[in-house]
Amino acid sequence: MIKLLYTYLILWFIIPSLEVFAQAIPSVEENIPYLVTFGAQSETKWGDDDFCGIFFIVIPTKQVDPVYIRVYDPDCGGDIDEPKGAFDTKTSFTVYGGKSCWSDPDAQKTDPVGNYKSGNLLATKTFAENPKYNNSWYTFGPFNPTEGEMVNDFGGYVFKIIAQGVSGDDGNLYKYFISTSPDENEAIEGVNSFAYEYTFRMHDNANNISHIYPYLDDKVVSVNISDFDWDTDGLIRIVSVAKNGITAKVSGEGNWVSSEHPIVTEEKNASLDIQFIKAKGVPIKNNNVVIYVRNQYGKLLPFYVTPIGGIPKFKGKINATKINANKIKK
Ligand SMILES: [Ca+2]
Ligand SMILES: [Ca+2]
Ligand SMILES: [Ca+2]
Repeated sequence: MIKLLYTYLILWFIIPSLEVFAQAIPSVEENIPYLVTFGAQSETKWGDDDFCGIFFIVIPTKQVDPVYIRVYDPDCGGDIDEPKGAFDTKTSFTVYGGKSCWSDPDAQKTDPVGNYKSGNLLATKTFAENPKYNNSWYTFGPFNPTEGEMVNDFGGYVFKIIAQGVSGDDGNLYKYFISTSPDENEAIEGVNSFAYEYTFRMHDNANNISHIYPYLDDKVVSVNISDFDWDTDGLIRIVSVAKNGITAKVSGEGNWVSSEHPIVTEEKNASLDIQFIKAKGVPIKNNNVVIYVRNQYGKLLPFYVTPIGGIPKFKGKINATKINANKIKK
């Protein structure tokens, strides 16, 4: 009972503060170790369907000081990245702002086709294997917040960062932090980030559950969840105020599957918690996976790194306390 109370207090005090300061991509709530982008000559069955990862960053209008976009381990080589033969992969990271960087329809698709590089190119750098950037940060910026695209619906200026596998056949693992400092990770109040497709690395340890949190607006009546190259690694489970662990279809090696799930009124204007639960038996290592979620009109739903409205909890006898306690321990 005391343990339960303690967990409750942790949830009460820690989660709201995480919601305000959430500049790590992936975030603590997602418990995803790394994003991954493979080189352009890679085989998709290694877990990346299109060798391109796109994130949007929303800087609230109240932020007047410059911001920096920092990339951890941008090079492809060394201990974190995934080699195929020798490391020979080049990855470009490019920051865009300005009108249309988000609002161009091609920027909001799952595949990098058409004018997905829309907006003003603000900064770019291409990385090969480079010990200087192994296990360390590279900083883009400073950017004036107003260099982003003002989008009233998001309440701020939107920037876009595209990671693209230029050449090679290895997997580049990396993560981001949005900071007020070029040298350190200094959180900015009210920043949030989202993507329409996530390509990420799972933990090797089967006790870790990773999450993504697509936001359901009031028009969503069903979601279609698509996942790629899950390698039959356990379950993909859906939790919300009305769902207590319904499972989505899971993919095998190098294939897409999708499954449709109705959404009820209570689940609207809130986030869905999609949980990636590894199999406990044979350990599956270095599992990279891709996921996106569409509504009944085929429109992609954004996944916010800090779930809008908080992490949804089933209003019933769900064992969510245990799941969240497990996550917060890290
Ligand atoms: Ca290689
Ligand atoms: Ca890397
Ligand atoms: Ca995989």
